Amino acid sequence: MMISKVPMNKIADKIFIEVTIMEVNGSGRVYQTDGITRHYCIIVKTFKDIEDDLYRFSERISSEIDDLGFQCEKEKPYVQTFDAWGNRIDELVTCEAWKKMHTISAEEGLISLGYDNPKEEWRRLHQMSKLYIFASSSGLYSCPLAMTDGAATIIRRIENPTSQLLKAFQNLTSRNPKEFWTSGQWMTEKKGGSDVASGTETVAVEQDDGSYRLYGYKWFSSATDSDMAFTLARVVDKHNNITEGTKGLSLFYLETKKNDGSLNNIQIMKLKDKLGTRQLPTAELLLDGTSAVRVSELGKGVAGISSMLTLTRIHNAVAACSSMRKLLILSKDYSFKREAFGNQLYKYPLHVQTLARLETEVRAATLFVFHAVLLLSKQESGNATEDELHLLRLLTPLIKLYTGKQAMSVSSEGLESFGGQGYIEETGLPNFLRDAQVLTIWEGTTNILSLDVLRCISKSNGQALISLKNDVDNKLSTAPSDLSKEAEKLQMALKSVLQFVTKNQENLDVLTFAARDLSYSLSRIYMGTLMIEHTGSCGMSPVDIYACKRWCEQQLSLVSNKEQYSKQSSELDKELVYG
Ligand code: UCC
Repeated sequence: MMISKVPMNKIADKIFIEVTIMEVNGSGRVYQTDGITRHYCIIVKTFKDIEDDLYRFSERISSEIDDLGFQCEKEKPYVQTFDAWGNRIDELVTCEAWKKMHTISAEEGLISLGYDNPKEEWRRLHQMSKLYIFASSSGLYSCPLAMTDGAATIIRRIENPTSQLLKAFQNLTSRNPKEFWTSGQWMTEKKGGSDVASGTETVAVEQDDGSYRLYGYKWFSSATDSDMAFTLARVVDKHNNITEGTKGLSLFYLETKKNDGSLNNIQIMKLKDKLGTRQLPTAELLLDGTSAVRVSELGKGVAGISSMLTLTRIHNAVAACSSMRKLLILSKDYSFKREAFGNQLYKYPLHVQTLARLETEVRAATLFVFHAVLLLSKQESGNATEDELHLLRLLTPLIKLYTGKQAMSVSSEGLESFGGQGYIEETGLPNFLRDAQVLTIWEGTTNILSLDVLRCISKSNGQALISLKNDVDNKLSTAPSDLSKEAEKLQMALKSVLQFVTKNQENLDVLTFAARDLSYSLSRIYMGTLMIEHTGSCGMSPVDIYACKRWCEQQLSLVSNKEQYSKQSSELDKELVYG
């Protein structure tokens, strides 16, 4: 049994700790159990050391880290372009709290936990549980950690890594704050971030020693204080030509500083002025002969960086759950404190109904995301079945796209539950909404990820969907009788989705047009399935059953009306938008 605590935000009178108890059964599923409160959270039983670690870390979050997160929001990073003597230095200045987050991340093993003991099946659950507790108090330090994790995974997958890469891996996974490195992921250029194949103009010129020099303009480097980065560039061949498109992109490793501490022929052109994530030093960078090493085969850059994308997308989803949960805890707390029309808010059924709807969303999201984390754990420890591998590939874009959207709507509704105070900066609440918006954008927008869902289905020749179906069948076969109608509704919805895909498998236009609806349908169906499985396995509490019923009340299959993806429908959309 594992207990984790989520700290309250500072707007409460005092930091309030909410305790949630979850456990993992023998097969590795994460279940909620009866606890002091019944709010959704994570994790993990049996391992006393993990339990103790989460308890202790929770205390540290409420006593130390939460304050630092606020400080990161208040003291934004800036660039000092010139020194007092007019020399160009491009020094990135971050606040003490941001630097402290670096130390804490190393000390707490927020990356290394994912890599220690490679055979340990629970290690990703342990790591992501800590990140779940940490993210919403981290002042967005969760962002560099996501990229750092992705970078470590890239290196770990390289066959015969050089000593330079091995050293980088040691730094990325170090628990020593002085040795711990973070990584950037520089994929976005001026032409845009989704269509990387046509947007990447950076070129790589091979040197006599086999290394490269990079020349280009990286338009969105999220956490520019990183020690290293992975980036994409086009190798210039001996005839001075480059190859356009995906086939021209290769993956490069670079260190941001030279041995003397100066930048590796990188100029910080400006820091971005953003809607949210203002804690992050996000910059535009000019690479002007940056020394780098190619780490993928020529032209295999996108495939090479995709393992990083998998990790950052999972981190994104964990951060979405973290943010939703924290805001909901605040809303609940406020409902006991705020009086209006003669009563505290929690005494009004309409108010509680609104919070109950949010609670249902957050529970479903948390189960969804941590199921993917469990599959990642299994994959990396070599214990995943073929079906589980397909499922992980499919769930990765789904959890990212669906929870990003949920985070936006839960943030908006959560702020509204505070009335006007939700709109006031001093409460710290507006950050939730500002910072949630990016979760739907970076690491692939909703539509781009929906296309990735199609890519996954087509590259696996449909096997990814079959694996999902097998899993749904398996999980729903033990649905409790109280939920038989819901189980049937989920099965019917899945059947209609699969029929739709099968019928249109040769018709890429239709599938592409339907990609978002298809992704939402698969997400809702799988989330409902996880909720039923969860309910059946943890004592069938009436509250869990109720949450499940609420979830299944919504439209589960959005692709049942195939007419909406016809050519005529597309023309009408055009007319509606531009006519
Ligand atoms: O924004 C950024 C940093 C922000 C900070 C991150 C913090 C996150 C968490 C914070 C928590 C608080 S960096 C920018 C992120 N950019 C993106 O995510 C790019 C979005 N665009 C896409 O994902 C597109 O789908 C592309 C770029 C992958 C599409 O490119 P192509 O060229 O059209 O792709 P192809 O041709 O379909 O695929 C090329 C290869 C294929 O493999 P091979 O060559 O073996 O056939 C694909 O199967 O790449 C493989 N591939 C993948 N493999 C493509 N996507 C994937 C995938 N998702 N998984 C596995």
